[in-house]
Amino acid sequence: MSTMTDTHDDHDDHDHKPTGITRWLYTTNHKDIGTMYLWFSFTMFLIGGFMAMIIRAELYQPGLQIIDPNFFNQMTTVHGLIMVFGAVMPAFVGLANWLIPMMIGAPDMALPRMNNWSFWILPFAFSILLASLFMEGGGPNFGWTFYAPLSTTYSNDSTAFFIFSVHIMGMSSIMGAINVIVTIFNMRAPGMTFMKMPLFVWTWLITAFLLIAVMPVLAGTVTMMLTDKYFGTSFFDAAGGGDPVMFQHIFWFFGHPEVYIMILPAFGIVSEIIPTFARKRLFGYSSMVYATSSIALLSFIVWAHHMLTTGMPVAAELFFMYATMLISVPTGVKVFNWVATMWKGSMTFETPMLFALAFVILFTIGGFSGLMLAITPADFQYHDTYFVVAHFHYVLVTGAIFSIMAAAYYWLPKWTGHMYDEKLGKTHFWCSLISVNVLFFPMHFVGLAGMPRRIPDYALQFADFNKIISIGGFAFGLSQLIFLAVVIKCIRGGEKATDRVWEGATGLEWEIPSPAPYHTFSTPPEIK
Ligand code: CU1
Repeated sequence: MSTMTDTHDDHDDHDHKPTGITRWLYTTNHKDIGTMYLWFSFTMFLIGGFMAMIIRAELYQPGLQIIDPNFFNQMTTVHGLIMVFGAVMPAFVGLANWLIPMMIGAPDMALPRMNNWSFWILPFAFSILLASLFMEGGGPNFGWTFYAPLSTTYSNDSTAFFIFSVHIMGMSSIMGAINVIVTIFNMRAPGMTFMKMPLFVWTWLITAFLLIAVMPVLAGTVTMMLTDKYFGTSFFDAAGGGDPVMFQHIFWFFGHPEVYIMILPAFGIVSEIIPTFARKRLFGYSSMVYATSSIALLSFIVWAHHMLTTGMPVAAELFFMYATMLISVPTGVKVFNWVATMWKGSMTFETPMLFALAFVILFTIGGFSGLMLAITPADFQYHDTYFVVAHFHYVLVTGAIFSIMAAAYYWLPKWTGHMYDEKLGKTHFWCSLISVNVLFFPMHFVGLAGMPRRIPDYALQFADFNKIISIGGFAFGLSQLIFLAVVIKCIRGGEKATDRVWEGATGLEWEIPSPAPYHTFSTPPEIK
């Protein structure tokens, strides 16, 4: 197996080499599939971002002006679904595909044909979801959390399509997770013991177990919703003996670990980048592994912090409050380790490092507002306000998305063979950094003052802040076009990337050459 990577380079012409679209349709190569995941993710990021612009345009001033409330609800719902399942998760799966085999010295993912499937069912899932917006009555309008009975009794006819598309996304994620686990367990190069694996591989291994644990719960939730709406059951209908609050318990048993699915790989990325640009080894490697595992385990016992206002027994409220606060301990360990890694390092500040540093600072802000939300009595004030929106956008945009940007800049030279335009990259970073804070920071203030989330209109006293927020939103959206320009420019050419792009970078992925992949379902020639 180990000879496969070195024999297949650009000049190796052999039969069955598909070109054009069939190359991408049939490919079983982890790099091709990783590339497709990343482009898919970026496309979804732009579509979901466009929906955010519609939301911010409507909220630019009080009163209803450009869209009606039903369409506004569809925009908030589909924006959330697209960003979670279409942008953030596929980006991490794309990075996993590209990097995990190289980082552990494997020739490819363990199950390459399944890998092809996990990608290629995704465009169908999202076509169905987006097409549902054009159905009579419109697409899903019940929020990305699709609480019953809103999503069952009061939802429109496109709900069946929403459920079908969630099922397909779930299948894709489960197949991707199985592939990651099997690859890491079975295909590590000799000498690559578990405690020698790069942190990105570790965080993805733990993420994959989270995915396998909770995606079936999501599938169960939407299936119960399906039978409630179309087949006469009453799981979530009090009139038939069911319980709408049970919906929230089941949903958040999936939903909270899902939050960590979207952040653990980010921790891994940042743990690769900071040591490189500090020119020091990662401080506290094993504590990073244990902290990540602790966060993953704790994520299963905190779900009801999303439901502190549903009237649970006080003992349960206290349990979920304290369990949630406990997560800040391993998270604090990680932040400490990143800072300790930089301590007395000889640091430089290229674009990947800038995004990684912004991640550490801004993700921590999201962590602190999470801590505030966890405090049960205080949550009665914050619940369902813009404070919550501010919190999770700090965690997901300046957290997850910033880490993805950092990763893209860091590994673009590896992927394309060219250096990206550093000046343009820095411009992208500073525009994003400033606008993202103008966009999300004032949301804390309007939230604390009581502005509700998911409403197309608001009281007059929130007008000034909302105008500022919208301006920040448009600026952040436009800034991402700079990133698109950087990537296209880098693919098309530019300064050739050297063997060791980043002085100070360690890790097997820099040692292994990046030959053009062998292709498709045909047997590689030397195994014939
Ligand atoms: Cu949560």
